[in-house]
Amino acid sequence: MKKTVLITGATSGIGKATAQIFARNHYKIIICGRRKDRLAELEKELSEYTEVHSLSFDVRDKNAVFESINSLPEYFSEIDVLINNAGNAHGLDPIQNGDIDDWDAMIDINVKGLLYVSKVVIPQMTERKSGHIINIGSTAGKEVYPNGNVYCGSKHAVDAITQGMRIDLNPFGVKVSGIHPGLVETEFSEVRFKGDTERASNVYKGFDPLKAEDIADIIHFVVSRPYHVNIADLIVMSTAQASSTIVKKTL
Ligand code: NDP
Ligand code: 8X3
Repeated sequence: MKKTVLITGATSGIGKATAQIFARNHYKIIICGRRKDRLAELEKELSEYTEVHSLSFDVRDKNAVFESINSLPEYFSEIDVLINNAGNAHGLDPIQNGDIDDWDAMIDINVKGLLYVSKVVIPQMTERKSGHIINIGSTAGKEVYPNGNVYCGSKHAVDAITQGMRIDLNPFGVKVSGIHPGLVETEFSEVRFKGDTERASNVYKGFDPLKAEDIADIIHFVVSRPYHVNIADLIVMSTAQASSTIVKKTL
């Protein structure tokens, strides 16, 4: 029987590449994001491989999260794999200059949004005594870098919540894995720098960064291990990167 995977933040970057690899491996796919045009386009593309259902909601909107996931058609309603991927950075400023709206966005999306989605999905996993939750953290959740303050804080929270989930869901046989990428070239920096594409592309210049597909491939590997194997925690960086601040550039 086909398994069902729900992926948040599937309209771009890591989430989109993850939806593509799971579709090619014949999972039933639930793709989520705010941008309906992108969801429609991706649904059409993935439908060549498998059954796809789109849900458009803002993870900050608790009611929308609950209503959307609770009203899934029966065919998609049993979620085997939850990939909490939606998230982003907003700004890169020293704490004394930080923008409160940016702080709210990062805490509300990266931390509270992940919790809201998990809160809807976890009860069916504990009831069935099966399931796998993948939380996308970051190297920023393992290490703090200059001006990263609140983004790093939000990803440290994801790391702590992931560990807590693993402990609490252990009696139910539900697997929980944290995957922590380093620099991946996606729309991440465009969002962080509020549409400044030149500043965003400079982040990935002079070295070979990770691609969204590299992380998607790893997520699929983690999910496709036998039941008794849980890859609990993974840090993945490009070969050029040694830490959040050390990147070997050739330029
Ligand atoms: P992208 O900006 O390319 O994708 C972010 C995704 O999150 C989009 O699909 C976006 O969809 C969704 N999203 C953002 N805000 C919301 C919201 N309020 N409600 C619902 N969905 C939302 O970035 P990445 O693919 O790089 O990021 C994916 C995850 O990976 C994030 O959690 C990020 O922190 C993490 N990460 C990224 C790294 C990188 O270097 N790129 C490294 C380490 C971790 P939409 O706008 O349509 O809602
Ligand atoms: C994204 C990686 O180093 O830009 O989480 O914060 S970094």
